[in-house]
Amino acid sequence: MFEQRKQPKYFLILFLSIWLILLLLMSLQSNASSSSDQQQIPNIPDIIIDTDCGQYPDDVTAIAMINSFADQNKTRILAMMANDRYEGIVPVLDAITNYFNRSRIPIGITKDPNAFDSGKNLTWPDYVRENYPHPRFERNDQAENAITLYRRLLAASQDNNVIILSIGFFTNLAELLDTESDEYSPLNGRELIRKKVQKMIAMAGKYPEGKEWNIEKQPKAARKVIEKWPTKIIFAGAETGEHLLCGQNIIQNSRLKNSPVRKAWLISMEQNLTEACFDEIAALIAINGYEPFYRLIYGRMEIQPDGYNIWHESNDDNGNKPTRMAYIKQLTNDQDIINVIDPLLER
Ligand SMILES: *[C@@H]1O[C@H](CO)[C@@H](O)[C@H](O)[C@H]1NC(C)=O
Ligand SMILES: *[C@@H]1O[C@H](CO)[C@@H](O)[C@H](O)[C@H]1NC(C)=O
Ligand SMILES: *[C@@H]1O[C@H](CO)[C@@H](O)[C@H](O)[C@H]1NC(C)=O
Ligand SMILES: *[C@@H]1O[C@H](CO)[C@@H](O)[C@H](O)[C@H]1NC(C)=O
Ligand SMILES: [Ca+2]
Repeated sequence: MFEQRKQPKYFLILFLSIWLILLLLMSLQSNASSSSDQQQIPNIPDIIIDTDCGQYPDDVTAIAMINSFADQNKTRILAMMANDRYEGIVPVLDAITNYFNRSRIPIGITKDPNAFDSGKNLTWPDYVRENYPHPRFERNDQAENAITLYRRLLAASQDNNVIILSIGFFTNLAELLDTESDEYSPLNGRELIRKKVQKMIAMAGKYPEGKEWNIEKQPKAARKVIEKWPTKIIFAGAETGEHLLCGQNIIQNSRLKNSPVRKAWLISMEQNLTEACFDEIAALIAINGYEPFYRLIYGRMEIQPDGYNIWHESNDDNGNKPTRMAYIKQLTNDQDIINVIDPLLER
């Protein structure tokens, strides 16, 4: 200090240099934080699609919708998971992701020998597998176990940022709930889901009660999920989709003549399977939310051994959320919903 006071020139130079270094550091820091902000903004949710790709063509159209949302930067597709043992489901998912130019999305499949098998002769899936390139997978057994893939991806995800879109059986999700800590995470399955998964949107059940395929064919898995799932679940029931005539536009659209989505739709049309939209509704609300077309009916679900499901409503009049689970109830007319879904299918 004493010396510096004696030599004011040096003091000034020192002072200025410190200032310059500080300014430089500050600008570096603000650059760093602005570029990391850019990576996080928009802070979009990640989505995992858990699908059965069964007889109905609605899985492929729901997947098309999620690809449209991803193109709009509303979500990032983390993975595709097969919950059906249908021999060919992995090549089909490979063909679809390849068609959408998203061939880096990992594909997992259930390794549970008791998983549902949609059968040998599935019209549109067989057609897509035989007529579209599926460069990564020839057979199901070449794909990773969905459960391991879930754990690895969830462990690496941002907290509370993953949406699960369940458009098939709950086979994988039930098994994931029961997993123990492993090399990817010290958390067990349920804790890992609680930390990472914001919500699940599931096409499953019939409301207020009834029988629906995805629950009926794997009731034990469904029951495990409704008993143990630690975050929010919104169910889109069969009754919301069985009258909804979406997708008529993809049949007319000649620009899509090479699209496996359109092809699946045309093939299924011959079997009268397109007079409904199920998985598409779940895909819509997974990203766009349920408003303004639906409202939520909170409560809890009972699943009988034969897969019949009964909803026990516990909605209160003040708009409170008495449970973590709800099903959607349609408020508007069908056409309003179709007008939003249809453009998202044109892929
Ligand atoms: C989505 O994000 C990418 C990369 O930031 C950008 O190039 C593209 O224009 C965005 N698309 C839309 C529809 O906003
Ligand atoms: C995939 O990429 C190719 C080449 O850029 C492009 O022509 C095609 O339209 C893309 N496919 C889809 C479904 O976006
Ligand atoms: C599948 O189709 C082939 C040819 O039409 C037929 O021979 C076979 O029995 C069918 N398999 C099943 C399980 O339906
Ligand atoms: C589809 O529906 C039409 C009209 O109801 C009927 O004539 C036809 O037999 C049905 N096709 C199949 C494969 O069920
Ligand atoms: Ca499905």
